[in-house]
Amino acid sequence: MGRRVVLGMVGLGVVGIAVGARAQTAVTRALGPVGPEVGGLIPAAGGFRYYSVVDSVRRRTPQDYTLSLTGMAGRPRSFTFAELQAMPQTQITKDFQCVTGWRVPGVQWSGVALPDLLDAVGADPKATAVRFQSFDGAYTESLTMDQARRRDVVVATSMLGAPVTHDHGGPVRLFVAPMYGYKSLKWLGGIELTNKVVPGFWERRGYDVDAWVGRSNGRDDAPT
Ligand SMILES: Nc1nc2c(c(=O)[nH]1)N[C@H]1C(S)=C(S)[C@@H](COP(=O)(O)O)O[C@H]1N2
Ligand SMILES: [Mo]
Repeated sequence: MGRRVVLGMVGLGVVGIAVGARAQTAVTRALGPVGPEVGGLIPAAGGFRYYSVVDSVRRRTPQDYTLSLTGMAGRPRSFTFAELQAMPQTQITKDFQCVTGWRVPGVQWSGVALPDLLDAVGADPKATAVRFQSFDGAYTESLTMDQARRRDVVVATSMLGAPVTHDHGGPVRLFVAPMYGYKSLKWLGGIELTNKVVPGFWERRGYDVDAWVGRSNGRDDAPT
C-alpha cells in the first residue's frame, strides 16, 4: 500500500477498514498510473494527482461518447456529448479537495447541472437516490436525491477552461463541489435513478458515504 495512503488513513482515523488483499491492491493501483513518479507522491501539473483504480481506461472521444440515464425516470434516454453541450451550461469555481490531504485552489468547471439532467428525463418523484457508473468498469458512486438536486453538482465537460482530459476523467466526469474528490467520479458512463444509496468504491473501503468537506472523515476546513 502506498505510504501516503496509509498515513492518510491513519490521519483520518479510518479504523476497522478491511485491509484485505483486494483493498490493498485497489489502493496501490489508485496511486499507480500517474506516470514516472513513484507512487504518485509528486503532484501532476497544477497540483492534481491522477487517480484510477484500474490500470488503464479505454479512451472515449466526444464523438463516441454517450451518457445513459436509466432507472426511475419517465423518459430514460442517452445523451451524446453534443447534446450535453447544447443544454444550459453551469459554471462553478471551487477548490478541489481530496480526502487524503491535497487541495487544488480555484478550479473552474463547466457542464450541465445534475438537476437539469434529472428534469430532462422526468425523474420519478419516488426516486430517492442516484447512482453513477464509470466506464472504467470499476468505480461507482452515489448521492441521495437531495444531494443530486444541488446546483453545484455538475456533469462536467470542461475543467480548467479546457475539455476534461482523459486522465482527469474526460470527456465527461462528475464534479460534486461540496464533497471530497472521491465523489467526483471520472469517466462518467451512466446515471441510474434508484431508491437506495449504494456505497461507492472507496466507501465500501472505509470512507463516509456522505462526503461533505469539513463535516465528514474528520478534518479539513470547507473549501472556498
Ligand atoms: N473513475 C474514477 N473516478 C475517480 C477516482 C478513481 O480512481 N476512478 N478517484 C477519485 C478520487 S479519490 C479523487 S481525489 C479524484 C481525483 O481526480 P483527478 O484524478 O482528476 O485528480 O477522482 C475521483 N474520481
Ligand atoms: Mo481522493
